[in-house]
Amino acid sequence: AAMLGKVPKVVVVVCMLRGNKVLLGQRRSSLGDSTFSLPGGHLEFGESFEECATREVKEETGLDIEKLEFLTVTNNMFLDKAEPYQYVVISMRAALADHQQPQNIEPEFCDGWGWYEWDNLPKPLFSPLEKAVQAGFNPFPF
Ligand code: 8DG
Ligand code: MG
Ligand code: MG
Repeated sequence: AAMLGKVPKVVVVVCMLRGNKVLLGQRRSSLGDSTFSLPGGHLEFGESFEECATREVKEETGLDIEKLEFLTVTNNMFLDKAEPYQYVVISMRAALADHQQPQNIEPEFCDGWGWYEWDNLPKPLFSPLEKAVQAGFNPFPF
């Protein structure tokens, strides 16, 4: 009965790639506070995945992106919470449209953005991202 009226939500997250590095931000949120996660957010009605990715990255980091590609979809559940959530997460990758630095546009939700080597990711990662990495997820094309 605790799940009554609950519906899964659709989220798009973006692996921004620069060389061998990926862009991560430290969350300020009741879900995964202070862990490192990808930019992204909820799909709005009428949006394509590409439009959502472009909008969320711009809103959260100020970055303009290009070469957007679909990577994978995961079913991320947080059921053992007072308020349970389920997110169907579309993971994309993208590159910077030109030379730009990320800005922390939503400081109430993020402590800041940084570039991290895939082989030396910061800890702790946001739990669903940690799980994906452990399962072999790798956003790089090479
Ligand atoms: P919005 O209001 O801008 O649409 O959403 P947001 O405020 O940017 O939400 P978010 O927390 O960034 O993303 C929504 C949910 O997506 C988040 O609470 C849990 C889920 N999610 C994952 N993995 C990841 C990830 O790597 N990054 C982000 N940002 N969210 C993720 O399951
Ligand atoms: Mg977000
Ligand atoms: Mg957002």
